[in-house]
Amino acid sequence: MIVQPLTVLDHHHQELRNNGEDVIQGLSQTPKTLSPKYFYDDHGSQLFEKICELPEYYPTRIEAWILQQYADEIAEITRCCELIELGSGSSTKTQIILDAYQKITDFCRYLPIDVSGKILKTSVLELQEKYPDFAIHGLLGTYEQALVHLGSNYLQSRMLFFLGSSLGNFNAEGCDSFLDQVSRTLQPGDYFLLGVDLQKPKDILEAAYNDSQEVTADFNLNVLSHLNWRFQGNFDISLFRHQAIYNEVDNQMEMYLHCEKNHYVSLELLDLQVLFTNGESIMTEISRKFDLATMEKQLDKKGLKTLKSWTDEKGWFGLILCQV
Ligand code: AVI
Repeated sequence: MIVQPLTVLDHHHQELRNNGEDVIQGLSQTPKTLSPKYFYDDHGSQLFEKICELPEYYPTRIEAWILQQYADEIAEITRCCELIELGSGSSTKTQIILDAYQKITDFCRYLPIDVSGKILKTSVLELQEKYPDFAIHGLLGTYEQALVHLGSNYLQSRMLFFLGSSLGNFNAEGCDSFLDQVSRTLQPGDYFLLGVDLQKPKDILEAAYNDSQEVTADFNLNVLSHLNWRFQGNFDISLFRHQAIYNEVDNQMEMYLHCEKNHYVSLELLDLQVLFTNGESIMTEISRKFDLATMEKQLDKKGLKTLKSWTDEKGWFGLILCQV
């Protein structure tokens, strides 16, 4: 029997076609903004994998270290049969979790969810080969689509995990409604494992998002290339410059593309012409940095009770295991 590696969630492609609306809105307002989802076309997803290996970008390494220390304990506590990962990317860290479950069970289902089809398919095929006794199947779609899908396809007890501090890319309101949706989707007794980047000195944070090899700069600028191919645009990438700064009032990294010349850009498929002026910028991402105890309280308010949380020696990154 041939097992398909992926399910394309309903309306995924349609959503991507329609979502130009948010580009029109973001580029028509002052200051201009773009959704961070435009980082992740196939090239952007590859660049993000490179970011994860940069010496300055500590979150991936530290979270992997915490998982290495505690994945066995997590598997022992939860003993779940269905593991679901939101925003799985290449699923590299996930293997630490799958290895831990392999020690305690013969069968497990793993569902990685991502918006980037190429990286999702490659990682599912690799994992199917590596874990032949596990059922591994990718879901191609956004977090929202995936949570709706999961809500109506309940098979067995679940652990949903959301690693890499991707929660930090939502603003406070988006974070709140995302956690509401998670809590509504899970059933009583299910688990939620969350990785969050914690507050730390500005110089460490700014170095992590302005790396010396300029991979993060390429990642940020790739948003414009993505808009060019998706919406028949004519952004000239050489007229923009990457910058990431830490906003100490809101405890968040902010990524910008600064425009260095007055010019017009058109996005044909959106029927949009935008004036960019020298010195103005587009905000492409926020990456919020959390306080562990405050986050636990916020989760608790959503009905996600912390069973245990772990951190590294410096307290730079936190991993929280909650139960509904
Ligand atoms: C995916 N996300 C959690 C990353 C972050 O750190 O906010 C995206 C990123 N942006 C720049 N570097 C990495």
